[in-house]
Amino acid sequence: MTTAVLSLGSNLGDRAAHLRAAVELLGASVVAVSGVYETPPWGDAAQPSYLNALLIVHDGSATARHWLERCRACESAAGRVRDPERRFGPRTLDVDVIAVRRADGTPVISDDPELTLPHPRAHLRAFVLRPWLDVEPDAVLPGHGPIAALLRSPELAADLAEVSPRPDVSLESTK
Ligand code: PH2
Ligand code: MG
Ligand code: MG
Repeated sequence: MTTAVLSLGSNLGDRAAHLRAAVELLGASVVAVSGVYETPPWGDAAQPSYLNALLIVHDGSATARHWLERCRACESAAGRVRDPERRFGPRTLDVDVIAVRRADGTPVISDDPELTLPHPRAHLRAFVLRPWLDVEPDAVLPGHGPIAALLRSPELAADLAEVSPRPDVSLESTK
């Protein structure tokens, strides 16, 4: 039994619809949905701004690898096309596994290059940590400490100031 922290991002097409489609596809596994934030593109500035959000998902039998496969299925359903020349380029939908916890709360640690856990850059990304704070204010990023403390660090202050809540965009199903 595992719980996973998944970061959602979209900056092409109907961004909110892409994020909502991921929530829908993950279905009953979704236990918490953060607010949605408008964030400037990190890493490759020549692209539109992102909508970012974060989900807590839970499944009785999923391994970390299963979560990666489910994330990729969400990306494919959004018609994501990968540009090998542009690692941090625009995308209809990006779903990243940030961290995975076992039933007893212990974190899964992995240096598999395809699925490094926790995510190797999560501690540097206000667009991941800020939505995470919405749903798990006491969360700890293994190896880096409480996310609330990371968000107060001077290194993240400038990026955090640009993470803007979008209360007008909801990911909860309208069905
Ligand atoms: N994802 C990237 C590259 N840059 N910038 C923002 N603001 N949000 C993202 O989710 C994001 C990004 C690659 O995954
Ligand atoms: Mg990403
Ligand atoms: Mg990704």
